[in-house]
Order: sequence, then structure tokens, then C-alpha cells
Amino acid sequence: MKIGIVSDSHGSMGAVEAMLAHPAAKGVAVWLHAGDFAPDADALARLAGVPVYCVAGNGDWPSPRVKDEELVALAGHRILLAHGHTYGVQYGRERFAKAARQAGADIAVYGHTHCAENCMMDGVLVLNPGSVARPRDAMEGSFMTMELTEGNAPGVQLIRFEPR
Ligand SMILES: [Mn+2]
Repeated sequence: MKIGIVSDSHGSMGAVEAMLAHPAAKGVAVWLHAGDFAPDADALARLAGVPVYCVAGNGDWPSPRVKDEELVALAGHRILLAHGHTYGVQYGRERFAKAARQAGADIAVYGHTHCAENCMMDGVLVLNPGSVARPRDAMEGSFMTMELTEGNAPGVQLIRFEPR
């Protein structure tokens, strides 16, 4: 099962459309949006025509519909999805990784820093797709794809592309 991971689109529909037009986005069955801004996830769902899980970022208006975090079960894996600001991810990912492990997740996805990351921490695969619209770690926006199959380690790819 191919998962798309995106964060911090910050209202840039051009960046979301460019991401969806990228060859790497082809065949994505489910998108995860790690917040900022949550309405972009609704637009993504409309454009992509597949389910999108989304959480609230620090830049999102409070909404009963969008939670601060989601525990998503897909293809035999459990993913903790959160924007990350409530875990202080800008100072380190230890608290977030620990929360994921305690929730029984083997994957933890966050955003907020606008810097891509792919590392193992506390036995949890910790992922940040970077910002699709306002990258701070490169000139190009980025997103991730993740191939998930039960019983296997996820195959993660970081894709950088020219934002519109
Ligand atoms: Mn943020």
C-alpha cells in the first residue's frame, strides 16, 4: 500500500497541485497531512480522490473536526500522526517518539519544522516530509511516499520538487 505524506502546505494550492502532478504521487492510496493548514487536506482529498488523514497544526483554527493527533492503522502498521508543536519537536523528537511507542505505533509522522527527517528513534520510525510549500532545509518543496506492507519495514522516499 502506497502512502503519501505531506505537511505545512500553508494554503498553497499551487504546491499541492504540483505535488499531485509529480510522478512519485501516482498510485498513492492514502495521504497523511501533518497540519498547517488543515483545510488544505480537504482540498487534497477532493483533488486526489483518496482518503486523507489530517491533524491540526499551530497555525490551524481550533476545530472539533480536526484533532491534534491521530493514530492511523494501515497495512499492519500503526502510525502516530501529529503536527509536533505540542511535543516540542523543534527542540528534539525524543518526546514524540516515546509517545508513539507508548501508543503502540511503529511509525511517527510530524511536521512543523519544515525540515525533512527520516530516522529511527526509540524503536520508532520518525518521519517529517518537510514543507511542500515553505521549505527551510532546501530550495525545493518536499513530500514523502511510503510503501507499507504487513510484516515488512516501510520503504520511505523523500521527493523534492520545484514549487509553483
Ligand atoms: Mn507549524
